[in-house]
Amino acid sequence: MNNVALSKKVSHALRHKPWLYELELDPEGWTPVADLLDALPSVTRDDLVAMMAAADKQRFELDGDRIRALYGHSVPGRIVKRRAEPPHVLLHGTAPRSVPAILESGLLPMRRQYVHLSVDRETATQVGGRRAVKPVILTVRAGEAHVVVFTQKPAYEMVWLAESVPPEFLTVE
Ligand code: HQG
Repeated sequence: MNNVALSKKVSHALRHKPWLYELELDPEGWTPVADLLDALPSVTRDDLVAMMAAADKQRFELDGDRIRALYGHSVPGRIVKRRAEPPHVLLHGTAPRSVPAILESGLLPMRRQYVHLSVDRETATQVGGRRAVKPVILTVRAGEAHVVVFTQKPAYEMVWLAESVPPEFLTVE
């Protein structure tokens, strides 16, 4: 399995359907590395380390004998996140066709547990680029929005999570 395929497989296991891999996530999303490797025949811990090192984003956290996805979850139980003071302004890249609904209802988690916000334009453009050739970048006044904003861990604050963002804190660029 190449790094991209392995990353997608591990994302599926740790974000979306752990039960298909006989994994149980704790409240912060951790699961034993040994259990993950049992579910991925011929994949080693070194393969996981190499896949994470080669990635453009820090999607997973490996801590001794445990591993978790840092964001993106859709599993039924709410993954507990650390509450943090967000940067004053964050960005959200999306498809033009979604903008009217977002300006009406605000940013909602849709099929995931949290809304995902980016710290820089390049990342927001890349996130929105998954949905449209010409993504729209929304500016989120995160510092003013009284929404609960979470971060992943002290060393990784590229992706911020919110339960929702009401429309009054959003501006279309
Ligand atoms: C949109 C990937 C209508 C929202 C990415 C987005 C990110 C609404 C879509 C991470 C809406 C949900 C997450 C509303 C939000 N009405 N549409 N009220 N509120 N939306 O994939 O942020 O590469 O769940 O704009 O890079 O695109 O996999 O969220 O277009 O970091 O590691 O509903 O996943 O990371 O789509 O992406 P998603 P996202 P990885």
